[in-house]
Amino acid sequence: MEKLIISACICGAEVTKEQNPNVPYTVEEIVREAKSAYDAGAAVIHLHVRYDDGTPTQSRERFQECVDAIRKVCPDVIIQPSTGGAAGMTDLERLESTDIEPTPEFATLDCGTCNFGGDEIFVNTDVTIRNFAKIMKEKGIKPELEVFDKGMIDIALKVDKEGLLEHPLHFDFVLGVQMSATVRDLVIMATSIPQDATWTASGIGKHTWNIAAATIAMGGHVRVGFEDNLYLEKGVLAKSNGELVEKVVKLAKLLGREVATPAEARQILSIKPLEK
Ligand code: KMH
Ligand code: ZN
Repeated sequence: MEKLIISACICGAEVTKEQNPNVPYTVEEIVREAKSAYDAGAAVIHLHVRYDDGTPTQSRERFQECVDAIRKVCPDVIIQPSTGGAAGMTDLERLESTDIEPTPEFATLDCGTCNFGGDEIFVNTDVTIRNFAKIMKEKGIKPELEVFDKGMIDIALKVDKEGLLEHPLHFDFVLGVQMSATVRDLVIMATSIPQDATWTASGIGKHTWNIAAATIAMGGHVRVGFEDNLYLEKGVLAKSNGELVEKVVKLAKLLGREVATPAEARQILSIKPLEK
């Protein structure tokens, strides 16, 4: 089976220090969390950034500062800026994270609108999705197609038919936000994408470990991190993103799957190797 790519979503836009004091806000904290995940075996860092008080931002300057600082301690890791940001941000604001130097290799492309808890709606209209896809294609950024339910896979495939995406496609199934998060759900998602596409999955909160284990067994790739889950196990807060990644590495070992380095992850994802 292909080696396992572990993506660490170290920060997110919604979780807070009140929920887990180890959630990073400052540049130093974000770097600390990225390094802990990388040292534990993460090949990809899915990146949101915050101001020091925890407010989520897509500020180009803040992204540049964080990416430069992460690069110093995780020289070859794949950094994947979020273009989702936080619910309520404008498209222009959200796209600032792709406007850094060097141009990101990888970034998220959210493929539909979804309920985000309470009154929050994460809006991605057909126009937004196509505009983001076009910009990423022009800039040579590989999109990770973020899908929160099966309908969003269908939207992504329509956008693909219009020629706005490069092949092979890569999906991230985020289960447990809008769609439920059972192994049946995972199988529906994994069997609804083109055969040559790669995929990552994440189960939110209490669904994290079942989805991670099933994904490893099915040949997909795993995303974990504070953005999706703050607990190492029921009632035990994770001390770092590294602890969450370590648990995935242990699961992979138990199930006989090797973990990919960043260079191997670039190969699996058809991202060109880092220039030396
Ligand atoms: N924070 C969510 C509203 C992404 O990174 O592209 C959007 C999100 C998806 O996290
Ligand atoms: Zn995100």
